[in-house]
Amino acid sequence: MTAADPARLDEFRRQRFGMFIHWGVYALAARHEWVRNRERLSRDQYQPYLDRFDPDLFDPAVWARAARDAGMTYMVLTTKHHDGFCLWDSELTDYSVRSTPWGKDLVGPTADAFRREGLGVGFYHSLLDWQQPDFPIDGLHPDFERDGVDQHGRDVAHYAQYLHGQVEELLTKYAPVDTMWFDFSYRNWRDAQGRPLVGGKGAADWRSDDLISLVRRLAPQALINDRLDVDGSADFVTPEQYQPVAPVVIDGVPVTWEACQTLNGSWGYDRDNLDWKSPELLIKLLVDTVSKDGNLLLNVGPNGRGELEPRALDTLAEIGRWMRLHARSIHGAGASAFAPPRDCRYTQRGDRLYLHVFSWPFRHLHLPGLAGKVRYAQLLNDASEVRRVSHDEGAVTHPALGTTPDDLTIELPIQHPDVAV
Ligand code: FHN
Repeated sequence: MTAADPARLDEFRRQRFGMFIHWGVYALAARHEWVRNRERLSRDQYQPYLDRFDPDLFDPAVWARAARDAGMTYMVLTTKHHDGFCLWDSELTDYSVRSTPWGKDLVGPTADAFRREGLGVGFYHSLLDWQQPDFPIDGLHPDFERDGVDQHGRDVAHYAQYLHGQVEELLTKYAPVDTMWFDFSYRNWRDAQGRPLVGGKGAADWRSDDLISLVRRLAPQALINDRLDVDGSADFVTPEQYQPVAPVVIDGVPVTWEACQTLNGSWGYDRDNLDWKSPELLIKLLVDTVSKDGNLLLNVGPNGRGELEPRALDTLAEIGRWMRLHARSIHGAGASAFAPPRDCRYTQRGDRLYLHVFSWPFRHLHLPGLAGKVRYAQLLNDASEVRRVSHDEGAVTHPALGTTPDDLTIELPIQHPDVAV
C-alpha cells in the first residue's frame, strides 16, 4: 500500500488552516447532522427534508472568499454524510441532489469556487450510510431500536462495492482531489458503560485496503486520513474534538495531524445552538495546534438556503483580521525546539520564532534558552520594536500591556547556527 506523495504532505503541513463544511438535507432540520439518528426518524419521516431541499441562496464563491479572507488555505466538503444523501448527482443512487427541488450538483460548483480562490479541495465521505439497504442495521443505525439488529439480507460487502464506486465517481468527476477524509470506523467502540457497540464496523467491512489502493491509483496526490481502520495507512491523524495534544507521536515517530473543530459545538447547521466559541479562543486554538505541528480544520455548517449564518461569517472575518497580520506565524510554521514561557506558545518558521502570549498583562517575559540568540524582537501587528532587557537570559519587555490577540505575537528572528532556517 503506497504512501502519499511527500511533496503533497509537505504542502499540507504548510497549509495549517482549513475550512470544514458540513452540509446536507439535515440543514433543513437546523438541529444537527445526526438528526435522523437522534430523533430516531424513519426513512419516510426524513424524506420531507429531501422534498424541501432547495438552497436558493447557495453561492459557494461567498464561502470560498470567507475562507480565503480568514487565512484558510484548503477546504473539506461533506460529499455524503451518514444519512446517505449525496451532494452530487451520483450514477449509483437517486438519494441525491437529483431527487430534490434543487436538482443540481453542489460538489462541482463548490470545488470550482474554492479552486478559483487558490484553496485546496478535499472531500469528506461517510463510511456509514443509513439509507443504503445493504448497510446493516447496527448499534449506530437510526432504525436499530425499532427494527433491532437486522443483518438478514443486508450484504455489507455489496455496500462496500457501492462505497468504492462512489469514491471512484468523486475522484474522477472532480479531479484533482487533494484530500479524502473518510469518517468513521467503529469496530472497537464501547459505550459509557464499556459495552461493545452492536455490529461495529471496521476495515474489513469497508474493504479499506482496496479503498486506499483505489484512492492511490486515481488520485496519487490525495491525502487519506486515519479513519479507515488500517494501521499505518493514514497520511494524517484526525483526533476528534480538539485536545491540547502535544505533537502526535506514534511508535516514536511524529505524525502529521489535523484537529477538527466546530464553531459552536455542532458540525451541521444548528440554529438554536448558542455554544459559540469566541474568535479569540479560536485564534488561540489555531496557534496552539500549529505550535504542536498540527493543522486546524475549522467547521462551518451552511443552512437550508445555502448560506453561512452571520455569526459564522463574523467569526471568520475576525480571525481573518488577526491572520492578515499574523499569517506568517501560522502558514509554513510549526513547533519549535525552544520551550516557551508559561501561558505562551512558540511557532517557528525557519529562523523566525513567534512568541504568542496567551495571558496578560505582563511586562517582562523570560525566554529560556534564547540568551544571546535573539537579534531583536518586534510586534507583528505594527512591527514596533520590543525592548530586550536582558542579554544573559533573553527576555523581552512588551511596550504595552497586551489587551487583544492582535498585539500579543512577537517575532524573534534568531541568529544562531543551530537554528533551522
Ligand atoms: O459522526 C461524525 C460527525 O457527524 C462529524 O462528521 C465528525 C467530524 O469529525 N465526525 C464524526 C464523529 O466523529
